[in-house]
Formats: sequence, structure tokens, C-alpha cells
Amino acid sequence: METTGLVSFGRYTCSHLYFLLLIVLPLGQHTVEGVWPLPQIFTSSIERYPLNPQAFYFGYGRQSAAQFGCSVLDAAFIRYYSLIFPDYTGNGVLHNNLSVSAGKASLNAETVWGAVRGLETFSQLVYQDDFGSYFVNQTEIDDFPRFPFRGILLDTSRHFIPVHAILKTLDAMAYSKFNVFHWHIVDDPSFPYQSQTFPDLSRKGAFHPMTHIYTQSDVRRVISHARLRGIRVLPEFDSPGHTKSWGKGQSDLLTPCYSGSTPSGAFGPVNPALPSTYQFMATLLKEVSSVFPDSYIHLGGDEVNFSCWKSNPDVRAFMQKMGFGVDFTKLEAFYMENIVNITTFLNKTAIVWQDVFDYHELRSSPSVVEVWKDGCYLCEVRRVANVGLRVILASPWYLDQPGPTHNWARFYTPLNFSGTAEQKKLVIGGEVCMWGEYVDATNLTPRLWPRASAAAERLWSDEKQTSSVDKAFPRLQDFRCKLVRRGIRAEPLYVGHCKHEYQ
Ligand code: CP6
Repeated sequence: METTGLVSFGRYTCSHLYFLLLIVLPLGQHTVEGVWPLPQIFTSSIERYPLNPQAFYFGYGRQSAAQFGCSVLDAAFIRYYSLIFPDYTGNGVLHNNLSVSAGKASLNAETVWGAVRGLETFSQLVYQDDFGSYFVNQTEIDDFPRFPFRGILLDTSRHFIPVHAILKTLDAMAYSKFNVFHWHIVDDPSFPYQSQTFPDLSRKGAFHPMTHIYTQSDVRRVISHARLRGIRVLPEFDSPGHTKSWGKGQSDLLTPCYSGSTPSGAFGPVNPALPSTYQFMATLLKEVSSVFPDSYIHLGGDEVNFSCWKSNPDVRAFMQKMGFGVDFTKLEAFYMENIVNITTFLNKTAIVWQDVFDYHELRSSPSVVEVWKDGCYLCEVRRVANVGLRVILASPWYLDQPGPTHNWARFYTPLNFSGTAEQKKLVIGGEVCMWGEYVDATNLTPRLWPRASAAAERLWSDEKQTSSVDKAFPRLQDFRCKLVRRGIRAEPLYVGHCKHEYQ
């Protein structure tokens, strides 16, 4: 029996990332145990069906709202053909009508993005026997994510990460069903984003003005590569702190620090006392919101050091004038509020780090708060949800510290969030943070994978079915070998071997 794939759609919309999918495979020992993250609902049998790469093709269901020409799926069919048949060197057969009558796998999804996830699941179900023949077991899957927001943060300021390494990371993200690339693109050490309106920012603030920058076309490539894999790109322009590199290309933006009555020559956070600051931020954010099409924009707002603001007489005078007294959190709140208003005006949904929520009563609140601090982070999640704001959780998933690989289980810990149904609904997801102090393209991949995949299963799968580390371990080892087979240098979890070692 031959197996072909048929993808059909009820209705779909390209704008929704949330989806439901159903794979019915009349098509066997590897079954769902080979799928990471674990699907929500599944049954499989030991009955296996062979797949012949020469006869296999993907097609759109006749009833499907999506048809040939749907660029996301047309491209996904080509990628997944090679992922399903990694050894096959012949021509990929995309439209071969020879063995239609044979077995059929069908995939139903509400959205194109759901179909992309379903193709990933299908590709993980296919396995090879000792002779290299391809098989898939009879399987039925009904799948959907636990959380709609499943992100990875890359920091391209502490170290420059070349575009090819970002694209490779996006590939690997899709294999674990991550759907948000949080691009912490600039920070204190460097400003690699090449702005159209303020080219001096990267000309003077990047590690190198030509080789260590992201041009507009680089950014477009990243966004388009991500979109084809159902991944949104969330840019972060963190301010007013974490902005040292911005000062090199934009004078009067940062606060001059004083020692006594004279400027010390050092600079602090963005200067919240000058109208020109807000004009600059509005112009920059206007550009950013048109370059990055996602509806979210991350405004940072974390770790603002007040000592420089305190030292500056002009800032202190502004505080008096505004009636802030000596409460610098009020000044920071004033600044963040202005920035949030700018993004609201630009029709974007603002995300901020938890600091902004912790220290301030904002009159115009950001919509989403990202919890990153250690400690009782679930308490913090509850506090944020209590006031009706949406929450993204990052605290449990700091992967930038090397740590022994067997600590993957730390990232697999169940969340056990005990809130009301309303509070739970406000927890839109979580994020793996790969801060860049000790990370560049040489070690990014093994530090991320497969540990981020542990977090991915926490964010996708049903917690009751995935609470055992011992049960997950062989499945994650297996998945790590799949990553290696696909060219991702994911590090080993423990003693063992892969049938196909890294080439
Ligand atoms: N950079 C920025 C960082 C961190 C944050 N913001 C950070 C702080 C503490 C730890 C890890 C990362 N490196 N811009 C905080 C969100 Cl432990």
C-alpha cells in the first residue's frame, strides 16, 4: 500500500496562530512515542504502512479552503518532503498521480499555521527500518497547543549572531513547535539594527558598522523565514535602561551623569526630561512598527538604574516641576507611559518586563507583562493576572547559563499554576531566554537544544500526560537524534548514540 498525504481545511485564516488539527492516518513500533512535543490526544497501533518516496505527494483536499498557491503550505510541502525522506536523493515528487488509490493520510486544520504544525507531527511519525525503507504506523491525532505564545528570546547585542544562525534557529524552533521569535535586537553593548531613519545608531553603535549589523533586507529575510514556519517575530527595543549603545549615534538621548556639579562624562538611561527624547522614540518606534509586521512590540523597561538620573540637576528639576518629589519610580513610570502611548497610537500591543508592572501604577497600562525574575514567579503571574493583564512567563526557562545538560529536566518542571479559570486564560504562554553574554554562533545551538525542547513540551502538551521526567527521557533522546539528523547540533543528554550521528 502506498501512502499519500492529503491536507484539507475547513476554514482558515492567515491571521490566527491558534489552531486545532486532526491527523487521521490509515497508515506503525515508533508511533506517537516519536513525536515531541507530545500531542494532546492520540491513538496508534502497531500496524505499519510503507511510504514510497517516489509515489508520495502532498495535495490539498478538494473541500479545502486552501489550495495550490497558498504560499505558506506550498513551501511547507517541499520542506517536509525532504524532512520525511532524508535519504532520498531522487526528485521530490510533488504531483505524481500514479498511486492515488493507495493509502492516504489526511490532515485537517483550522488555520494554515495549524497545518504547518500537523506536517511537523507527521514528519516525526515517519521512521526507517534497518534497510532504509520508510514506514508510518496507523495513528490518529487531535492536537492543539496548551498556550498560544511559545517563544525563544535571542540577544543579538551582547554578541552579534549572523543571519544564517538565526535562520537555523528558526528551523529548529519549528521542529519543537515554538511560534514566537523574541528578537532582543539591541542593548548596552551594541546596536546592530540598521535603522532607515537613524543610520548613525548602527554606524556608531554596532560592534562593526558593516559586518555586525542587520540590514533592512536581513530583517525581511528573518521575518519571511519565520513566517513560513508559523513563527512571529517580536522585536524588542528595550528602554530607558539597557541603551548605552544608542548614545553613540544619537546625541542628547542618554542622561549625562554628574559627579558633584560637573558632568562625569558617563551616561545613564534615556533622558526622560527632554521632549526631544519622545520625538526620537516616536520616530524610531514608527519605523520599527512598519518594519516588523507583528501586532506585538516589546518595550523592555527592565533594570533601570536611578543613580545617574539622581545625579543630574536637570532631571531633578524636571522631577520637581512634575511633582514627582524624589520618587524616581514615578519618573520611570512617566517615561514608560509615554512610550506605551506611542505604541498604542501605532496600533501595536505593548509587552513590558515585569519591572514596569512591579514599580508603577501606570494610567495607560501595557497589555502584556513578561515575568522574568526568580523567586515566587507564579505569585507574580497571579498578581499580574489579577489586574486583568496578560502574562508571559520566562523565569523557569533561562537557558543562557551553560549548566550540565542533564539539567534539561529543570526546564520540564510542571507549572502547577493554581489560579482561577479567568487568571489562567490570561497566561498566554512562556518564553525561553537565551541572553547573550556568553553566547554567540559558536555555542548557541547546543546550548539551546534540546533543552529548549523540554520547555516547548511544557508549553504545548497536556501537563498530566507529560509530568514524568523518566518517561520523557527516552522520547527526548530520540527527538534529539532527529534534530541531529536534521542538521541541528543539539547536545547529547547522556550516554548513548544516534543511528545517524552529526556529520
Ligand atoms: N538583559 C536585559 C539581561 C537581563 C535582562 N534584561 C537579565 C537579567 C538577569 C538575568 C538574566 C538576564 N541580561 N536587557 C532582564 C530581563 Cl539572571
